[in-house]
Amino acid sequence: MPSQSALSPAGPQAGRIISLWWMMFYVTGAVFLIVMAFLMAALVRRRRPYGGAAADVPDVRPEPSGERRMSHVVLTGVALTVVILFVFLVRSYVTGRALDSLHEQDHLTVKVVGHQWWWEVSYDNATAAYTVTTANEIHIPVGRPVLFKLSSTDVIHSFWVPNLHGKTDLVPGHENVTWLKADREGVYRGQCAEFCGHQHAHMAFTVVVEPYEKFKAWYDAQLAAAQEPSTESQKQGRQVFLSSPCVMCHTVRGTDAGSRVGPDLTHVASRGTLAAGTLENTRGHLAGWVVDSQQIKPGNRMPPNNLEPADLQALLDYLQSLK
Ligand code: HEC
Ligand SMILES: [Cu+2]
Repeated sequence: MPSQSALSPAGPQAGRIISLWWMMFYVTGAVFLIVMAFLMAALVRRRRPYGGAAADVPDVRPEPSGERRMSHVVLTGVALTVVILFVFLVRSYVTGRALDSLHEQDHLTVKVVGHQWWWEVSYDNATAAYTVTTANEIHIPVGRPVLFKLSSTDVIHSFWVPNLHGKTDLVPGHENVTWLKADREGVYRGQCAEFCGHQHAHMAFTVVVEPYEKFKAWYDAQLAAAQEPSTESQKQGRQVFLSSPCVMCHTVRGTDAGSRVGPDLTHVASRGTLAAGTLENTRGHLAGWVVDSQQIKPGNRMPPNNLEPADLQALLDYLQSLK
């Protein structure tokens, strides 16, 4: 189960955010308790009885000495509030600066494009042939800064991996950048954090933080063209794929399918989930998704596919071979 919690930071950015958050939590929590204690004290203290004739109404004006004491209390309260807010201000400014300080030379650049309702992910490389394109699953090496370039093709989305950093919006026609670094290996769940339509809640992704060698092996595998079918059924499945509407929306590198309306499927079988974290990547889920994804994620941009059972099984064999 991937972790998705801002309370369990796995990198310096998230670590700074959470320490700021805890400080604010303790200070404001203490202020709240103190205010409540004063309120309670005021409620249970000597109460003068109401009612009776007008002449019996007690004179509630404070005596001069009491009034002086009261203004001291109020002044102290105001001064304390100002000091606390000022400390918060300084501390959050320092945190903001620190969050922005990861501009190291030796970094990885990952482009993320938000779509309703999935994430297109590509790894920048000076040589175009070394650019990897995938979807919904981002691998990064542990301990290395990563620059994320974020944009969107449709509406505003927000990129959020609570264990690693705060949120950054993906805005159509504008590139936002954010840096992050993970110090702890693991699998972290990210989630779109800006309401972006019907299936916003099903717009998740996975960040896999692994040692450099493992990352490199993953990267090289993703770089390769799709695996050639090795069984008759897989061959038939590829035929089904290439003669179905699939090719109008999907890419499988090494075949004629080169559209980018939906996720790149060249290595779809290597991913842990389908449809932006909605389903575990199993044969049954894959079948359900391909036949009628609208049942699973109503309103998503992939139409249902009416396939003969034999064709469907062959197609599944093929898709599952795309490691
Ligand atoms: C009109 C465009 C379109 C067509 C046609 C189409 N798809 Fe899709 N497909 C999409 C979109 C868009 C998504 C992403 C949906 C989401 O997660 O919201 C998707 C997602 C998928 C996924 C999940 C990928 C992942 O990593 O999450 C698979 C697998 C898939 N499609 C297979 C197929 C197959 C097989 C066909 C043909 C039988 C097909 N698609 C036809 C647009 C299309
Ligand atoms: Cu979104």
